[in-house]
Parts: sequence; structure tokens; C-alpha cells
Amino acid sequence: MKKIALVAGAVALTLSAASQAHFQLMYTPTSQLEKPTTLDMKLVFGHPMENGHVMDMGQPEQFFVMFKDKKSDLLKDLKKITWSGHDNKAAAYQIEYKARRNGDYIFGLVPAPYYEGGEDIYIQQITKRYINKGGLPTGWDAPVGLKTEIVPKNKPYQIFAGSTFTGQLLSEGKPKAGVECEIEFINTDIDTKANAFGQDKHRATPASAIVAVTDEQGMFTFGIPTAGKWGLACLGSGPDTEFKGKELSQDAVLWIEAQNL
Ligand SMILES: [Cu+2]
Repeated sequence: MKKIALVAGAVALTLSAASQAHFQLMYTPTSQLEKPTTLDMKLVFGHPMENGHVMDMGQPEQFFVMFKDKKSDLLKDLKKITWSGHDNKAAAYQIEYKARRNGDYIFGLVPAPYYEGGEDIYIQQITKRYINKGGLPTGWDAPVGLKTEIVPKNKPYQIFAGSTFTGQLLSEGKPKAGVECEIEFINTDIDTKANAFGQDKHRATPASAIVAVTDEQGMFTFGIPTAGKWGLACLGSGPDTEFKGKELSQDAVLWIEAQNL
């Protein structure tokens, strides 16, 4: 009995290793604030839909927040933490940031390229997360000037489950056509005190990756079926294709929050 379970487990592991996607997380519990709040944001590199292993982050190249056309460097405020995944631990970061004024806070992260031994490539997921305070929109629909980024066409901090999200993929400010974008959600509890993912998954992991491909204008649309934190990762969309003599996948990642109406 035990032996059968072990074999089944090994097969499941092989399957999931092939289908799981890397995602740079920028996690904080809520995307819409009513009153001045100190955000506790976690930067973790993992596999959210699988709740698989977590990976070590190196020192990020850039971390900033855009607020009404003003870009503030937050690199110096990052603190290194150890994140506990389902079955391993990895180097991650956190930041405390005080959001006082009403408007859109756009956080941008350019992580260090990560060496993925299984594929012998580097992965660099340039990631954005949007937080709003007071319901006042102040520029969520504009690009922030990253090498590659997904520009939201729906408010990324207020998407309703059952509606759709449209994004435009840019590379060096220009629409990028024909790029595969993988879509995942955070599929486990997050303990922000313990810096840990939960052990249980909320839902079964879909049998294969959820994918949208950008059109000639770099646009893609996805219907959001359930409330939760959804991540969109357009793969290899950035201009840089090599790092330390190896292939680099420079991806654009965006996190959006879907809620029940
Ligand atoms: Cu991985």
C-alpha cells in the first residue's frame, strides 16, 4: 500500500515539475486601502498554483514605487527574509511601506536573474503590483517605463470574479505581439507573520498551464473565474536574451486582485 502511494507520488512530482510555472510574487493581503496603512509586502519566487518549491532570490536590481509620476527608490528599505514553501525554504525579501495619500501606488521589481538548472537558463521576472488608497485613480493605466511590462487595461486592484482582465504587453515601450502569457493564482494560504505558504491547496491545480497569447497590439484578455490573487507572466518578452553566456528569459509579470461582487 505504502509502495503504491510512493510510486504515484513520484509520477505526480514528474508531471507537476513539467507543468508548473515560475512566478515572482509581490504579496500583500489587500490591494485597496481605506486609511493610511503600513503595507507589509513580501517578495517571493515560487510556483503559486502548484504550491511547489520556492527559489532563492538574489539581491534585486531595482525596487521602487511610482506615485503620481514620482518614482521612489525602495531598494534600501528591502529586508532579507527566509520564506518557507511547501517543502523547502528560500531567500526572499520584505518591505514595510507607509501609504498615506490617496491614489495609485505602483510597485516595480527587477529581480536578479535566477539560474534555473533544470532548463540551463536564467529567468528574470520584472514584476508589478498595484495598491490603491481611497478609491482615487492616479495613473494605474500608464506604463512605468520598465524594460518589459504588462500595462493593465482594467483596474488591477479591483477586478470582479466572473469578469475579464485585459492587459497590453510592452517591450521597451512598444507592443509585443505573439508572446505566451501564463496565468496562475495563489493557491494556498499565506502566513505573513511566519513568512510561509500553507501546506494545503485551495483548489486542484489545473492539468496544464493557463495561457493567453498577445495579439498584434500586444493585447490579451483573460476571464477571471474566482476571487483571489492572480498573476500574469508573459514569457521572454523583454529585450535582454542573454546573461552570463546563457539564455535569459526576461519576463513581464503583473499581479491583479479579483474579488467577489
Ligand atoms: Cu522553479
